[in-house]
Amino acid sequence: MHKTIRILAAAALASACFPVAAQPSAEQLEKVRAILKEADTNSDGRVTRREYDAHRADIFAKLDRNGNGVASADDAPKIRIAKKKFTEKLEQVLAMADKNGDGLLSRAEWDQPERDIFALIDQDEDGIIILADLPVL
Ligand SMILES: [Ca+2]
Ligand SMILES: [Ca+2]
Ligand SMILES: [Ca+2]
Repeated sequence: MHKTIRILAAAALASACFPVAAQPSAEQLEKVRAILKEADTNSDGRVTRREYDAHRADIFAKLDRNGNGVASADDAPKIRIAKKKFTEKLEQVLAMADKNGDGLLSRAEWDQPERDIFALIDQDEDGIIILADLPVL
């Protein structure tokens, strides 16, 4: 393939990752990149569906410190500074994932996100996201 055409094809592919109406901000994209990078537990530059799901399960387990299956304010640590950090993180996650708005995050809510970021990015549905292929803004 001609070089210019290849670059154009890559650009088209990158923009296809996100529908135009839901064009993510640079900040959102940076966040997604950070999440995916963390999820790449064997650091091979590819995030598999398995790695992604394991990473999400890990995040939930960290939030649900008392292990009752729900992430809530009850899970906050006793130390004040740690508590503040936890609450901030929890509020962020609740804003995204607390579908019924009860201030508690159940595992079901966490496991069925409104937007499955992995599926959104994995356009060819092969269950693998190659980090180097992520669009750059
Ligand atoms: Ca990997
Ligand atoms: Ca809990
Ligand atoms: Ca809830």
